[in-house]
Amino acid sequence: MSSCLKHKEGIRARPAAIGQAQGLSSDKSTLWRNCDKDVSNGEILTAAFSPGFTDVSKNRHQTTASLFQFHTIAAKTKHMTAPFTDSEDLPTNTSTNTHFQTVVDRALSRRGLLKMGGGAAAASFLAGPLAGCAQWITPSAGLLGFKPVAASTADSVVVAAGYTATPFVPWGTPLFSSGAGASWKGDGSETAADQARQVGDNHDGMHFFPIDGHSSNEGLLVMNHEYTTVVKGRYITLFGLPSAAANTLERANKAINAWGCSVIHVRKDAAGQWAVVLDSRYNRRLTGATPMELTGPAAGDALLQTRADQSGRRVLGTLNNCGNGFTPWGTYLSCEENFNNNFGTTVEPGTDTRSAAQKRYGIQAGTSEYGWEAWHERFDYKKEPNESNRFGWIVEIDPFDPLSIPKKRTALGRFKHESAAWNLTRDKRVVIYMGDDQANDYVYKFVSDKPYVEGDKAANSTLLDSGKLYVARFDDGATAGDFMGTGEWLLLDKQANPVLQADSRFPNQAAVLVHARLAADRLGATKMDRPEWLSVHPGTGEVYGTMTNNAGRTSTDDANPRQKNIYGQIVRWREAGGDPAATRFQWDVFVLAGNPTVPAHQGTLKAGSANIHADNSFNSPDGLAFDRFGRLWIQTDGNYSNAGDFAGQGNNSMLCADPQTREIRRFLVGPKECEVTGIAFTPDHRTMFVNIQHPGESGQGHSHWPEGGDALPRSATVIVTKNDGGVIGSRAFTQGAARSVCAWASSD
Ligand SMILES: [Ca+2]
Ligand SMILES: [Ca+2]
Ligand SMILES: [Ca+2]
Ligand SMILES: [Ca+2]
Repeated sequence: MSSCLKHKEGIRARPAAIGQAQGLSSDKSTLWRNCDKDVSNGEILTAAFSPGFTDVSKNRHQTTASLFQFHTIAAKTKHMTAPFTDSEDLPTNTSTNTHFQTVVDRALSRRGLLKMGGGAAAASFLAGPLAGCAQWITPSAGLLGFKPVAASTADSVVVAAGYTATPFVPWGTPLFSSGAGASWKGDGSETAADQARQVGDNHDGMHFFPIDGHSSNEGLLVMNHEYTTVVKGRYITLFGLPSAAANTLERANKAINAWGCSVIHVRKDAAGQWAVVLDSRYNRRLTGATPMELTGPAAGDALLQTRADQSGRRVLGTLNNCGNGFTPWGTYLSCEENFNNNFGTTVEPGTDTRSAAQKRYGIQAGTSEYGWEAWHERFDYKKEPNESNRFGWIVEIDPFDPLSIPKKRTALGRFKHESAAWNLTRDKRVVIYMGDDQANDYVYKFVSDKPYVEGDKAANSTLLDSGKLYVARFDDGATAGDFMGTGEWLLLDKQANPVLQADSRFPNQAAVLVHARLAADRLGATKMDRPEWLSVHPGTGEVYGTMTNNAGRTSTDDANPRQKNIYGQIVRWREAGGDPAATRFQWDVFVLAGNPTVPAHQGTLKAGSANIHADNSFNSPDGLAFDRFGRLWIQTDGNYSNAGDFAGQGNNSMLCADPQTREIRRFLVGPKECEVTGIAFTPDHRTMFVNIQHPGESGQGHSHWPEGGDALPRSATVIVTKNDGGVIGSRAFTQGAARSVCAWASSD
């Protein structure tokens, strides 16, 4: 126990770094370093998993019409490359690697699943590196201090009893009191110039940066605006009603200006209500046309040069900003996801000239749904074949410098970035975990060459420009069918990896980074069920990741154990020796989402793991974030039909899990046809910001949230507060605040 006193010292010594609301990772290396003195690496590796997981019994064969149902019942219109599917659902990975088993169905049993939900198994995973150290918050008390809410199909936000959810900064909210965009007209008639000065559309990833590094009353709320909803080529709300195509330059430009990110200065007023600080020098829109810089090993390479930018270093705009991350030095990381949807061609549409790489990245032949290529040649992949190479990156934004030029960090690789979760190694190098959200794509991590130096803004500003990029292979481990195994991080380096050195498709490291998916294919990475958000446990350093669904999966492995996976799962892993820079890891499945109320699913994996029951069942986990107390917040972006395989699951929602007990409770439900995504906290965790994306996305008038009546539906943030003023999710007013991470040290 003595080493745990050092925990305490480490925590006490923790400076109030900027942007720490969501994590305490500047402490993590201290926690690990001290804990590791008590437990050898070998003990960590062998103690990590429960033997109960290995029990496998009778085979099971599922016959299901679920794929058909997914495509017909789900009113999924996002991106609309085909009716009722996400473009991310359509695999572009034609490599032959890494479906470990091509059996019809895996020998997985409901009995095994029941054990998977057991507290002993869970505790053994979580407790490994902490053995002999301070205890995590006691399991008997539990982390979840709220009463679960029922599923809902209402056109409103429903939140747990004792909480209030207040809509905030919806699409079109003015950021300035005069000039273009100073008012919201309510009918979508704003111009492109107006939109460039108003909050963008389809809110997604988000972070709260305290204005002075610690305030919970004032800060910069930075968020992504992933896209504008289009159904059959018509923007359903952007130009008001009726829906319309971007069939003028002005309309295309308005759409471009509704994408990107917002930096919004927010402050509590005298009455304690959050409000936008109009005209603040920090207020800023970054759009699909804002000048940005490509940095890192691929910057300047021929693959990134265009007619308009022969330097290969200057690009206009950021697009498809989906999940997010942030850094300990106070910057925001925005993740460019489905950029392929923005590229089309009006040239000889009958002749398909797409390269193998363009196909692998999902660029579709012919015109795009958004139609920008008709007005801006750079979005025409035949006229400007390299422009799409300048999207699909992680963009680093300094919200505190309104004049700063956002940086696209090529060292982190190009794919459909969904999120970016950081940790620090013992020697303070920065690790960024990332998902590539497409059916059968991969999980990646970046490890910087240089260490983070607290307070050295200049040094930290280039940390993400040099380092090692890895892609994950999830092996079944000693036993197949037990939802756990081992894994390896495969190095995506032209010089250091002989496989890539010998592959002439990659003449240099720039090619490896620009075409990271192809390089990862070559190395035999594991095809996952659409990796979305990842989050690092603030105490253990274990990484949890949502695999949202994969209705087209035909073969299975332990990490992706279901064919036609319509529900999704959360997978977690622990790096060998507790070192985030390790090249080996152990993993298990934390939860298999499912629906146990469907009679045909009972006794099968489609019922979900044992911690799924009638009152908390959900599908398609997507947004994911730990709060600083170790609660795992889960947001869904899935099928909201509330029928068939999805009966009883209602609208998309946000749930909360206790990582140790594995208990999951529903906390909040969104309005009709929305996705719940994006999560941020003030440092005191007494304000939670959550984003509601695309209410009424079918365009059939099913939602008028948040205003109600006949209003246009608008994506918006909701501010969640506890009516007694306490910590969000906590059991009592004082619990969370008093215990804080000091719970780590308080037991000794
Ligand atoms: Ca996604
Ligand atoms: Ca296994
Ligand atoms: Ca997402
Ligand atoms: Ca999603």
